[in-house]
Amino acid sequence: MIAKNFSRKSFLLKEIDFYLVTDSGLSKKGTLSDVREAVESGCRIVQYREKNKSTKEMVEEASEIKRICSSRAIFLINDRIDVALAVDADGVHIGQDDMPVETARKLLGEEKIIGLSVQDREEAILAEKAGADYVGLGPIFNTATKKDAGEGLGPEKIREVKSAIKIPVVAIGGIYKENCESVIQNGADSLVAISAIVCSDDVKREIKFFIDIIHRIKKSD
Ligand code: 3NM
Repeated sequence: MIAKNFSRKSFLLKEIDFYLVTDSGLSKKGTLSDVREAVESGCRIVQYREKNKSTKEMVEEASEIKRICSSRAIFLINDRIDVALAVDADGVHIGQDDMPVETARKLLGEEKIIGLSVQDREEAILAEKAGADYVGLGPIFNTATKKDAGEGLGPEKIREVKSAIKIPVVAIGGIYKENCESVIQNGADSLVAISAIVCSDDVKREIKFFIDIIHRIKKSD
């Protein structure tokens, strides 16, 4: 049973390239519009990250995002395991100061995806041991989007972390068109760009750009 679930999750996560994280504070057209355009552009994983809304509003919005993602994209929720349970999302993305992965796993069950933010090789090894399905590594470059993210780690950090674990590595933080090649060249399985996407006038065009470049670099490896 666990082996079957594990392979389903690892299959889903192998399929991802560009990873959308929402940000209603930065978004030009609103979170629902961003998610709709992302999924229509071929984005296969969406994380609902909302810091300014009530739980009630979050449950309503998350239900709508789940409907938009449907079978087309994996739908994760940042931090809020209660909201993920309420809407039966595909999983959660949590940080080092949130609930431990083992506890989140007990609440969510084996079938759900759990991603954990890490900053180095040691945290990544612990994340894998604890049962995380992927790690988010960041910030790769300096970013103003997350005030407490710290200094950019540099894209070479991806290679170092990647070589220590088997689960996918998702790169995040300060990633734009201009620097995304180095992120994929250093072995990231997927990448997140928040401001590069949600602040843009054309979310679809920007996501297609990222997906094309990721495919091109991965293919030439
Ligand atoms: N987490 P942008 S950096 C949400 O390092 C988040 O864990 C980070 O936004 C981490 O693409 C970050 O606009 C913000 O730089 C990323």
